[in-house]
Amino acid sequence: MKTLFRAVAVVLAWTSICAWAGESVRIGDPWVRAAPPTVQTLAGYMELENSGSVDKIMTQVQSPQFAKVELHESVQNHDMVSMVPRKELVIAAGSKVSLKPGGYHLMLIAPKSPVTEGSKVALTLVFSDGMRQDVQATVRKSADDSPMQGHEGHGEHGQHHDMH
Ligand SMILES: [Cu+2]
Repeated sequence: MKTLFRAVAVVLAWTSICAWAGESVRIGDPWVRAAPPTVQTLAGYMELENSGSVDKIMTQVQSPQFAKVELHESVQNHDMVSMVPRKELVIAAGSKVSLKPGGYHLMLIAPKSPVTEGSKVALTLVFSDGMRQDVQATVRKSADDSPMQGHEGHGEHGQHHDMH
């Protein structure tokens, strides 16, 4: 009797862990673009996959290593690429959203200490339902080792931010 009870308890614990995992957003390849120490705004990228059945809305990103983190979208307007701050990022149920160069990205503003290549940046993603997800992003030069970087778009970011 006692063993049966324990088996039931184990099964219950297991299913609740699975249910919780199903609710979370899977983060793929979080990275921050390495920049010279004089650069005060760094860009962060990652993939967010929502395998659950409910839409997830990311409303805030925090990092103890920066004064501020914003969500931006690079928008092409004729020949000009400008960045538009966004209040939230919707990851629809069963879909995947990529933060990548030329599109949505995190803007990490005013590092509290130098962010060196190869180090990690701690990020906490905050969602509208109260879920918080910790992410460790790797600081590196580019999305991959190929030279196919296309439109950087971020060259003008410094300027853009200085105007504010
Ligand atoms: Cu930006």
